[in-house]
Amino acid sequence: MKRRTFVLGAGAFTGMGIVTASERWQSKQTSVSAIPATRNFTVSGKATLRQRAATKGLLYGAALQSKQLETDSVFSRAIAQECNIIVPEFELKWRTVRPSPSVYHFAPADKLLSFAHAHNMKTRGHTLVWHEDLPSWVDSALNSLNAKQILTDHISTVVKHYAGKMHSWDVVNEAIEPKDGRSDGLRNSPWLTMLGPEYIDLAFRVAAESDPKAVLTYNDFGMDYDTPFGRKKRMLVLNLLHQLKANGTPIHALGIQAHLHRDNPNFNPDSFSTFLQEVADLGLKIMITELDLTEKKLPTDTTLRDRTIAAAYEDYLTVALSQPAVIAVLTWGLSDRYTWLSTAEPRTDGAPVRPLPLDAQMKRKLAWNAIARSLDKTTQRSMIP
Ligand code: 9MR
Repeated sequence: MKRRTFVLGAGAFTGMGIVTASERWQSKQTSVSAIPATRNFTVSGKATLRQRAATKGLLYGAALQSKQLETDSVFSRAIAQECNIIVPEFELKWRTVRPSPSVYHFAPADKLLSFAHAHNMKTRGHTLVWHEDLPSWVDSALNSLNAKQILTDHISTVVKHYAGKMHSWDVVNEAIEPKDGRSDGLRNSPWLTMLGPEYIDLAFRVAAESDPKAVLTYNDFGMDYDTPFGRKKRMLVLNLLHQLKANGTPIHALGIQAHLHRDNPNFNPDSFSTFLQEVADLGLKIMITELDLTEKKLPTDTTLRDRTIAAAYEDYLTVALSQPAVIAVLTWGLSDRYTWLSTAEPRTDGAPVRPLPLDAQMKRKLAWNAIARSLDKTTQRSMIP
């Protein structure tokens, strides 16, 4: 069988810490090449992803928008069939849920929760503290005297509104940014500027008081690859988690967004697995919260592209799901009909992006098979979390 190679800026691998894992990986390094046609993506049986996940005591789900449920019955049916957990893509972000200081706008997210309830699905809340998607009033009104009250009111009002109904909350999102140059790795966000590093502990405590049953999660990106950035990010996130645990902060899980890049050759199963174990050793659960893949540099040919994306998913999820602390996998969207990547990371050849399990016509693709196979391979968890 002919192997086509599309080497994708492999670049030099510069060692930076975490030496043992890197050394083990060096011996496994291969160029990013076409997935051999002999690689098997077959799936047994007809079960949906939600059924396969449930059989293993796991959750599978996707992000979606309430207007998609209102306008697209084919998509809604696919969500109900394939997911046992959903997450609003933007309806619970500040700009939408709190358009002015004293107005909370819950209707769009409420619709998603009613849909989830009607179809016996769980729901995640995303997100209570983030530096992005803040309404403009926050910029003008926030100061170091009122920030604590504004943040506390927000978290307590939103979390109480959904108390008992949310499986989990992304309490703090993307608080680590190595490029901002602080030794603790914290991002220079408005919350840090106004409240100092304690804003993170505060957010978790208010969330825990407001809904003692929700799984409270720290969610972030950039922890997937053995690049200098990825290693730094893992280290800084682990430091933060260590600190929060030592401090008695009520944090229960790490959300790994998993926005993958197939053109990045630095996925190292060993070091990723070590990282997951280090998180699990802190007594935390882990969720893969926003899985998808930037395919900018992959070939135009859809057969080849779909195989490549599927291989990246299966390689990644096989490692993730072999860690017993991993309780859920969510993709950031279910169908290629709706994905942020079509505008945020469009292909240079103009071809539509195809990162998600279902194509734009709601047909299962190899990415679906990859997720199904990873769920089928993994060990049984004791119960749905
Ligand atoms: O997919 C989301 C897009 O529709 C929104 O415009 C954007 C800003 O709110 O956020 C996107 O979702 C992001 C998520 O909330 C946090 N991790 C990165 C996701 C992709 O940018």
